[in-house]
Amino acid sequence: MSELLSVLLPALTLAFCAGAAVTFVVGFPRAVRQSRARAAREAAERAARRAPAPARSPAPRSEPAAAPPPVVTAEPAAPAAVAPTPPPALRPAPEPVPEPAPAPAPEPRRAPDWLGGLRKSRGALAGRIDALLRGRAELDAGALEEVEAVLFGADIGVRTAEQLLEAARAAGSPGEVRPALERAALEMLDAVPQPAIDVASSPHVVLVVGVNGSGKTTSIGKLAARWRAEGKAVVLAAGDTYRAAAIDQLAVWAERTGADLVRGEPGGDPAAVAFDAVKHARAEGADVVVVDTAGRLQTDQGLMDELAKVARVIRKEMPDAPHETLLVVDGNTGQNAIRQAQEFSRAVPLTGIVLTKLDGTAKGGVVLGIAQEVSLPVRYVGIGEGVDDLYDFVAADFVRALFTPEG
Ligand SMILES: Nc1nc2c(ncn2[C@@H]2O[C@H](COP(=O)(O)OP(=O)(O)O)[C@@H](O)[C@H]2O)c(=O)[nH]1
Ligand SMILES: [Mg+2]
Repeated sequence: MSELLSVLLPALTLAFCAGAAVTFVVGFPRAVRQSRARAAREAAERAARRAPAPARSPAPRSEPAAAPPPVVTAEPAAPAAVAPTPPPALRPAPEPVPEPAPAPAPEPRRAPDWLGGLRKSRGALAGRIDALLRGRAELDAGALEEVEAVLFGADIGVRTAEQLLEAARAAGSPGEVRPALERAALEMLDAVPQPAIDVASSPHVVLVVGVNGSGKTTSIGKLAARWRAEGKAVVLAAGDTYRAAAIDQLAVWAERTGADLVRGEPGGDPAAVAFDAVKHARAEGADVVVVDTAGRLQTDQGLMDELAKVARVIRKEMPDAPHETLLVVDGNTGQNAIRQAQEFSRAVPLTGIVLTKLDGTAKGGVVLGIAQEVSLPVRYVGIGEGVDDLYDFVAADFVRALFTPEG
């Protein structure tokens, strides 16, 4: 009996241990998954509790002063919550993407022609100046007064108009006025530092801000398409968390361009989404992260503070980011664009402007005002709603178009 026991006991012990080990190996990952899912859910709930307000209330959404930024507390549990439906763009590349050529200075993508609206601008500026000077033999006080009226009526900002007027005064003859204006305008644009866009920092983080409807999300989609075509891995962050439709709009662009999408819950904290997007991009070795944000009026201090927080929280994950903060301005805005640039730069240091809807406006001249008054380079211009309708801003092309009368 005791012999039998001495044989059976070790065997039973062995069998039991083996069984336990199998359970552990099989069960452990599931336990991890479950705890992650639970953590993610809890994070989402925490986020929802943190930002229950349906967004656009005029009251500033307060950031608890003493507590560490909530993103950090949310972060360890967040990954699963943040990217529930990332298109599998980064890992299994959807199509073989060509290696980006290490071109030192890529050729700018020039607008084929400064279409539509800029033609109207020509009507407003070059055409009118031409018309009033035509047939005049001398550049007398009367002629200059008329030039002055045109310049000040061109919605380009007072300082800009004054400076152009100076250039016109200095022109020797009526025929010299337009070339003089063109030179002065180009000087204004050239005076703005235009550091090369360095998409080399990995990832290159681009924060996109602006008022409602200026074209932020559309421009982000166009940029994503461009960078994807260059073979770059792109992550889009749906930081406009106020409306579900805004998240979906960016999701469509992500799908269309083969970019990864990092999104949160509607009503969630945009800073958390931005943080997770940068984290995700670093983990995946993505090249570019573009962070969309909700439109906001530059006069809404609460929302401007929120923007500052987004930038601050991005820096927690990547201290030198955002590498680029682009203000998207509707070209129809005219001089108010200058105010927007001034006010937004108080919240987040801007590095450049995207000027949209130049296909439909006569107010493109405000580019000069922006250069003069805020010293910000225009990086890109939108001249249509299509995916290809985003171009690099080339100052010489722009100025030539602005001051060359049609015909
Ligand atoms: N004509 C034209 N429409 C544009 C351009 N850029 C954006 N839009 C349109 O402007 C509207 C608002 O754009 P959206 O990207 O949603 O603006 P957001 O609120 O700043 O994100 C949409 O109907 C866009 O199609 C452009 O360069 N030209
Ligand atoms: Mg948008």
